[in-house]
Amino acid sequence: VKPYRLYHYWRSSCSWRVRWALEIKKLPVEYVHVNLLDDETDRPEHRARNPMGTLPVLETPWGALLTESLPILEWLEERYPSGVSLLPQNSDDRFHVRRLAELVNSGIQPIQNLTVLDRISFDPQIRKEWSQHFIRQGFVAYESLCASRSGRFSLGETLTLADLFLVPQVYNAIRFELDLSSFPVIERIWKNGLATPECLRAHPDRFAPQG
Ligand SMILES: N[C@@H](CCC(=O)N[C@@H](CS)C(=O)NCC(=O)O)C(=O)O
Repeated sequence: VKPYRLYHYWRSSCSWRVRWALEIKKLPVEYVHVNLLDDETDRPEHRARNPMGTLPVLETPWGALLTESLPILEWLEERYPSGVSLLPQNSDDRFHVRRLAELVNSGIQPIQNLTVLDRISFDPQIRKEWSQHFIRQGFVAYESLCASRSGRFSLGETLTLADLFLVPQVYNAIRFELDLSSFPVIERIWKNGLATPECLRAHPDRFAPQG
């Protein structure tokens, strides 16, 4: 079978979400690394794949180009419903999971994205403080919304879409040296997420450029 092709960047949290989902759904995939830091995402060939110039882009075996990680994950879930599901059964739980995913997707990640940081400052300290502020603010809300219903993962004991957003965001938080000690629930989910083989196979360390 012809594999999926994922255009991604090793440390992009949005890329990790999709790598992880592809692992969970056990789909064959060929990875194409696009270097964010070299502005490869701004090149015409990448803009042709994704007019927003962001990563990831998932190319299907039949040549469709899918962009935006949240709808990509929803699409994978709809297209491959058997096996492990990323969404719970009932609509209240599904709402809860989608709300948590959206909180990260639109309330945290875009505000600490590279393109935004580049408009703010090239001073590493200012970039760090900015990112810490918005990740902390989002994590306070995430922790409060998910605490009472969390278990090993954001909703109970089963991994969901929400965790696929949270864990890569925690990775960014650690890079920006955010103190996680006031987020015990998030820290627990981070550790449990990292303990799953699919998450590890999708982990940035596995995709770091050599040399
Ligand atoms: N909403 C988009 C966001 C994509 C996004 O911001 N990707 C980042 C990496 S996590 C990126 O490509 N940043 C570089 C850029 O915007 O040039 C998604 O979820 O796919």
